[in-house]
Amino acid sequence: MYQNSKQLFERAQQSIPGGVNSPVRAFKSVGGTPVFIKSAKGAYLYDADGNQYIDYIASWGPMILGHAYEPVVRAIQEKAALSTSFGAPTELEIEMAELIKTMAPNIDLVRMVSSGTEACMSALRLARGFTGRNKFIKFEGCYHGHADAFLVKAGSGMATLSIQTVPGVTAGVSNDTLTCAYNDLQAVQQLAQQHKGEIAAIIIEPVVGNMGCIIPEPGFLEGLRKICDEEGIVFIFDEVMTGFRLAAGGAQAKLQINADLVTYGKVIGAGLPVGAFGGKREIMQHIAPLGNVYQAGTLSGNPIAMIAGYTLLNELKANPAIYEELEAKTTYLADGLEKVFIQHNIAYCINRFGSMISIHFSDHHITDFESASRADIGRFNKLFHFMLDNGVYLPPSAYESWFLNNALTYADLDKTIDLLHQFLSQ
Ligand code: HOZ
Repeated sequence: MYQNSKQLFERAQQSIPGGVNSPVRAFKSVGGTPVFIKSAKGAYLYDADGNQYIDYIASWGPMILGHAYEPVVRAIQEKAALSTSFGAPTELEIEMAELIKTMAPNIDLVRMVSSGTEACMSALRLARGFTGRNKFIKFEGCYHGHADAFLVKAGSGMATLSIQTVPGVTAGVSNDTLTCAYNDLQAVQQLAQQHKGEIAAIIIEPVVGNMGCIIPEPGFLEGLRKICDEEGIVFIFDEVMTGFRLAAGGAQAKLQINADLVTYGKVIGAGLPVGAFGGKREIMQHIAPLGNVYQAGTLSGNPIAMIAGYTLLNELKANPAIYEELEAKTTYLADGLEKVFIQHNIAYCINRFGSMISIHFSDHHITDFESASRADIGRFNKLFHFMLDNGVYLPPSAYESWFLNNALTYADLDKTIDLLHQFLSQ
């Protein structure tokens, strides 16, 4: 059933490292041949062999309303006819910035970039430039893109491939990256005291999507906010996955925590290559050309990417019921899967927040990278292939969150639940 994908993978490996342009796609952890996607519509992906899949990755977040969403497609087509890039300012960029400010809290100024990696890299540089400090704290298993400073104890592809240290990242760069376990407030307090006056930023995925889905424990983010206030540290929310997905105002609004800087990614481009970072004027005014913290890009604010994101965000803003519907569907899926696990007497942990969810074959709670690593990943990998063979596309790694889209029907969710039942009955 994967004949064409197999041939394409063979061919891809002749010209592309590992046959893919982003490592997790290579199926290295789950094994087998990656399926090559030809098209997608609504909740479904279609591969090169004509197989249909219920999609639970939604391009890792952005396809909140499903694939090839008509208003987005139309807007892109109309805009493309007016040229695909200018490298000069447009009114649409202002409209996009204004729209983001009406949806997300604590954004006075926002700078568009071309990816989440760029957004996080630039936000960190800005925090360093603003505070005059070099070190920063990140959390083990969180992933903030592939800029050198973040490739320390990173989740996502690094966790999937068990890469501990990255050749090419100098010790000088890594020395300024301090790490703590997610949800361990005490460890952060200790680091903040040990490195008093040296820490520029704490960066965090407020709800983690890169070691499976992991939820902040009550008081954790509040505690980090307090430490940042006391120590003059810039608190950065990496909302590349959560922004405009958990709520119109992202994790900041959903969790009622204010960040100093926020980074966005794929969602604000409706799947096109976009990122952004924004925050309070006091900090953002240090970015060039207002200040000397340099950051630039020819494709920043690209008209096609802007119109795609602008159209999606406007739909989300105009129809808050979307978030309720998405959350109801995700809860339905979580409840259904849970019943199956209980019926089969299998140890499990389901983490769900908003429309993000992941399941772990585990007899303990999954609250950080260490506990995620102790789950039965081999069994997840078997489940992945069982689902794939039966028309359900899960993330090809236990270290990734699933993302629901609102085109999913309850019949799709029932099919997924039933497949878990069949898998556990084998
Ligand atoms: N590492 C990305 C998700 N956390 C996956 C990127 C991709 O393969 O598209």
